[in-house]
Amino acid sequence: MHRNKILEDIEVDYLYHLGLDSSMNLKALFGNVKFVCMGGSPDRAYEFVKKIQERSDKTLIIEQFGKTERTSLYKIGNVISMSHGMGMPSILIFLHEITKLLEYAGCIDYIFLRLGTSGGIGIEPGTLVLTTEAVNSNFKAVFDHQVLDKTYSFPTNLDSKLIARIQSCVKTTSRLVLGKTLGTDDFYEGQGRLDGALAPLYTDIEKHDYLQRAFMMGVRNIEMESTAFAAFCVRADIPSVIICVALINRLNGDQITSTKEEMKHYTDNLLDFVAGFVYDQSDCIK
Ligand code: R2B
Ligand code: URA
Repeated sequence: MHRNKILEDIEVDYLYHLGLDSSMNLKALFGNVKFVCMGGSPDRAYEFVKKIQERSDKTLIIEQFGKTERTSLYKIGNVISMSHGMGMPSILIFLHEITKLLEYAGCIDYIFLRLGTSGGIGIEPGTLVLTTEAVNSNFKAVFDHQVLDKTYSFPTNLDSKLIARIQSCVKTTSRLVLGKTLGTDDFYEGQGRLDGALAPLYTDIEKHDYLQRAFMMGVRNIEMESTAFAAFCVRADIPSVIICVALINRLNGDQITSTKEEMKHYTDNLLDFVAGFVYDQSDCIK
């Protein structure tokens, strides 16, 4: 555990991007939280709490907290559902602030789940990927974090017990595979796309060679937050998992051409699966 002792000396800690602060009665508002579910989009954060609410036959109420400029943060029962924006700098801000919030609220034994979209490698669109390891662009299970003038390589291991618990929920209807997730700093060049605005730095053959090597290394999807998310959770000693839906098979192309209906079907598959898991695990949610 590498929590920050300096916080004890700050009279009021302003969780600037959440629009909440430590002078509020965070214990009363958030003291029961056991699950923090985060994904890139504010709409998905809301759809997720709706799905939990449907499971409770509408007995649970949805509350929204904080300001909505940078994130949407909802609470239902003992579950927080919030958006984290796109990319590692954005998710890191919210990881710091939500972890401090839970600390001030006196929460214990909580877990973090990232529910994301991703580009699949060698899998059909709509498939869910449960991440075994978050890897960087060299396929190493580390997050290289630039701090002042030093680069730190933090491990990105995810919680194997939690992965097994989630795996045990898989029903025949859910298409879920286990695999490594490649975390990148860019949607275009960083993920080997040839359809960015700038002249590509690689050929089609080099792109396919890279994606094939990723597949051979056990990578099943690519997104933009996994390594930072996993490394933060390891450092903070918070059990965490990443489940993403693939929107495309990158071995077949770069452009995401799914219709609105197909996209909804894919993300519903993800949200239903995780809502089912969270609802089943959570005693006090009911
Ligand atoms: C998946 O989708 C977003 C890019 O479209 C990014 O946040 C990610 O990780
Ligand atoms: N998100 C990504 O980061 N990449 C994709 O290809 C799709 C969604």
